[in-house]
Amino acid sequence: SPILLFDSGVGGLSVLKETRRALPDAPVIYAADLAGLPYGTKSEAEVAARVCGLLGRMAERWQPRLICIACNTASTIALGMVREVLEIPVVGTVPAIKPAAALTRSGVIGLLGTEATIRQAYVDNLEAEFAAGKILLRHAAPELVDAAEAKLRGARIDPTAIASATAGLRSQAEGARIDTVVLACTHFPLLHEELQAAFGPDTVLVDGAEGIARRIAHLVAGSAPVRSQPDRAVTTGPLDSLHRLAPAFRALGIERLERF
Ligand code: DGN
Repeated sequence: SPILLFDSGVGGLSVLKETRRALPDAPVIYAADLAGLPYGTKSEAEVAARVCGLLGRMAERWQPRLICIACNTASTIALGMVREVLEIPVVGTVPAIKPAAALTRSGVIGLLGTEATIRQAYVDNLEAEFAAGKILLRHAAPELVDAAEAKLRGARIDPTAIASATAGLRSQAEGARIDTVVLACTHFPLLHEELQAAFGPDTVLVDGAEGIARRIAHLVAGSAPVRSQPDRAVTTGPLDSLHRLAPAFRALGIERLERF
């Protein structure tokens, strides 16, 4: 049975890329809730209901071995709830505050996420647990979600999206140097190059994709899933929105695109 990766859009491809590296032979279904994109501007109740409902139906249909919620917004809001209703392992993607706190030298960490993610208690708890004594500055950068979706469609990235994300963090730093930035949305590592250029070479960008892939590999160890059907991507939205992303999926070994 397959591993199911779920995101509102293409953000989860940053997690799929690392998962492929860790488990090259594992069968995968990638689900993009494009009809629900963006999650960042929705209420907690709406995101939780959508994610629990969709994952419940998908789990029933495909009987996956494991689900990865490859979206920080959905994970920080609904990971606990999803785990309660499903009986299979569910891996979440949560902001990489712990590794960032270990890496920072200036003690000032930036965090970029969606509007919903940056206000979650889940993030407050990670900050209290792992970044005590450090400064964590949070900035909502929803325009980076659109920029990442555009990049993977082969469309032009709005340069003001990148500039306003860096400016939004720096304006809070009051002259202190942010040397580490947590990419707390799975869409953002897809813009790694652009963000690295904007922040400069002395800023370390941290995301959780590699750690998540390791966690997935650990959980399926011993019973390596076997591929019985070609890998596929499904969407809740119109199929042509997925077709426009076909090259990005093909690059990660997914040719079959379907509607859910
Ligand atoms: N990729 C999602 C995340 O990691 O938070 C967010 C994208 C969105 O729906 N706004």
